Formats: sequence, structure tokens, C-alpha cells
Amino acid sequence: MSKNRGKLILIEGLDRTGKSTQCELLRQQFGESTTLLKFPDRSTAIGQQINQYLTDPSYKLPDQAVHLLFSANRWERNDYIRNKLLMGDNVIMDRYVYSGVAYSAAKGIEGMDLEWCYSCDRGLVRPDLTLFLVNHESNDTREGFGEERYENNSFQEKVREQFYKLFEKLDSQNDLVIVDVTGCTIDQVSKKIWTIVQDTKQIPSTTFKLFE
Ligand code: FDM
Ligand code: MG
Repeated sequence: MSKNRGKLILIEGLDRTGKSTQCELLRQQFGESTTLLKFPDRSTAIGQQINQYLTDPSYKLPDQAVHLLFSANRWERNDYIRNKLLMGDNVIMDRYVYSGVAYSAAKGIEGMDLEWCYSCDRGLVRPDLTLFLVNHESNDTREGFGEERYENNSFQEKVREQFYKLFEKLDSQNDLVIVDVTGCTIDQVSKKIWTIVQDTKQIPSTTFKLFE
């Protein structure tokens, strides 16, 4: 008897919306046979270069090159993700293609528009469900905010716009749920997420949706 493949669930959002906490809680709820991946994956050689770019303001690299590194960092994990799913494991991701495109396109650099940014991610496996966490309250008071590149409110606003443009471009209404976490406790958000995840139908085959 062939086993169903696992579910691929992505949690996305701006900085400090509680993604990592919720990913961890979701992993615990799924229990065994669940893999959690965070992007950027800073453990690889490419990831270490990305980490240096994010944490060291004096580290110079063209924005196009940075973008390609983030995309390459997803590609180097693509087979791993597919294999885990085929083994029947559920895979949870903390950021992925949507962050990749939105943060780069938000820079407003000529020639680096949404389409350019998206093109190098075409062919990556597309999540069965994407949860986009939205907090309407200012998030700049959270501890540590502002320590890394991109962590300032005016840039976050631009990133938000690009996320929504991308959702439209990718016809995300079938596999995206926007989760309003404003004023919610961690536990309340976790319950909301678990309810949505349980509604996501199991995909009874070995096929994958791809970013096209
Ligand atoms: N980020 C993240 C990008 O700019 N491109 C990407 O492809 C990804 C996955 O990196 F500001 C940005 C988003 C964030 C920064 O992410 C580090 P975490 O989640 O804060 O570690
Ligand atoms: Mg961050």
C-alpha cells in the first residue's frame, strides 16, 4: 500500500509576527514525522553568506546577487523537502518564496521588479497551504527589532505591499490563508492555525504543485 505524501505548510509574514514560535508549536502539534525548515537556512555555506549580509551592515554585495543567494538557498533544500514529503513526513517552513520575492522587490531597484525576483524560484515545490500572519499593531517594540538589515518600519511597509502583489500574481486564493493575529495570544494564534491546517486536505499521491 502506498503511503500518502506529507503536507507542506508554509508560515509567512513580516518580521516579528510570531512565525517562528508558531512554526515550532505546529511542529509539536503534528508530532512525529515532521520536519521544520527555516529560510534563510543559515547552516549552509550559502546561508552563512546570507547571514553575514543580514547582520553586518558593512558587508557589501549587489542586491541582485543577494537575491540569487536567497533563491539558491531554497534550491539547495528542494530535493530534501520533496524526499521528506514522499516519505510521508509533514514539512513546515518558516518563510520561503514569498519572503524571497517581497523583500527583494521592496527595494525598488530598477530592473529588479516582482517578475524578475520571482523568476529564479520558478520550479520550486509549492506549499499545500500558506499561512500569512498579519499583525496590525506596530511591531517595532519587540525585543531585538532593528538589529538586522530590513528591520525598520518604512521598509516593512513596502514589503507588505509586495507580498500582496505576489499573492495576486500567483492566484493564491486556493492555497493561502491570511491569519489576523492582532491582539491575539500565542495560544490563540496557534489554535487558529491548527484549525486551518486540519482543514487542508491530504494529497493522496506523489505529485507536487510547483511555483510556475
Ligand atoms: N529574507 C528572507 C529575504 O530577504 N529573502 C528571502 O528569500 C528570505 C527567505 O531575510 F528580513 C529576509 C527576511 C528577513 C531576513 O529572516 C531574515 P528571519 O526570518 O528574520 O531570519
Ligand atoms: Mg528577522
